[in-house]
Amino acid sequence: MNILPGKSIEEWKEWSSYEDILLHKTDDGIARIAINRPNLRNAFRPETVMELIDAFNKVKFDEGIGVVLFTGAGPDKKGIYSFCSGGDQSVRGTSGYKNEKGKQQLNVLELQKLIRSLPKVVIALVPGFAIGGGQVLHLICDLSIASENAIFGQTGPKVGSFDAGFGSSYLARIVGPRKAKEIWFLCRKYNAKEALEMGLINSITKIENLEKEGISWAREILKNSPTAIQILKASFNAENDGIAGIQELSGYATQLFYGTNEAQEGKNAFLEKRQPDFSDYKWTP
Ligand code: S0N
Repeated sequence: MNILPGKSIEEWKEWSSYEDILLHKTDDGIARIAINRPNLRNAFRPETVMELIDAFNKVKFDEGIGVVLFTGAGPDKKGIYSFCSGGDQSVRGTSGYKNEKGKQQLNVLELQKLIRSLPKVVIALVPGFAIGGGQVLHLICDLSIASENAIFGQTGPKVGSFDAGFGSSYLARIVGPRKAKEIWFLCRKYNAKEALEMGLINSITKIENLEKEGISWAREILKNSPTAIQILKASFNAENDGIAGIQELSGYATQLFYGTNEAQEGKNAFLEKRQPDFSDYKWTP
């Protein structure tokens, strides 16, 4: 299905059907998740975020998927493309964003954590605006490829909101504290070239090539060792996330240890009601 300009690859298969998002996958390990509210610059409402959480969880538990392309569907009625323009201001209440039943939620933080600790590589494909909470969602992704027309920025201090979590602290790690303060305090907009210069994105391409470029990066990644990449992703998080980050990283160490004869000996001895014999295992340097 064509949601970005240029010729889409043929192999996209619909994985699940939603109201606000699109979820596709290929047979060779790539998923594509797209926010599909183009006439609102792909702003998210609580239902959008719940659907994104569902889609990222599907990806998480599918052992065949290694890379996710996260993007915004388009064009809108004027031919404009967007990644995401943040929270949908038309359903904003006094304690969050209202879902169709009127209940207020702030569930985008849960989505941010899910993307960050997803044991797959998440590549943001930015075909236009990445503003407000949309810019933060893009920031959370592991890699980011933008089209030449992409625009990045924060609006919080203008529209009466802020993201004082990953949206500011993690942004400061990526672009440096001074630039991060400029982005938030002045609420300017930055083009793709400026975003590349400040380290906010990895690469710029023509919009017609954006999806092709994302698929090419994904296929290059998929040739490499899944375990090595998963542990590296966790290690990048560990540096920033304190004990929660160390927990994530150490989960992989536990998983690898469970596969050893040494760890199996401990479990077998318990089940066989005997003392474990670890004498074959050395205190290696
Ligand atoms: C993206 C912008 C710059 C595009 O400008 P442009 O091209 O001039 O288009 P517009 O005419 O402005 O927009 C086209 C149509 O789309 C609607 N629209 C655009 N963005 C939104 C939006 N975010 N919400 C609702 N509608 C939107 C326009 O109204 C217009 O509609 P029509 O055609 O009917 O007139 C420009 O659109 C822009 O600046 N948008 C607003 C960006 C913004 O302020 N976003 C919100 C920022 N805040 C957040 O994202 C909250 C973050 C958050 O969720 C959070 C963070 C931490 C902790 C908790 C939370 C939480 O709240 O959960």
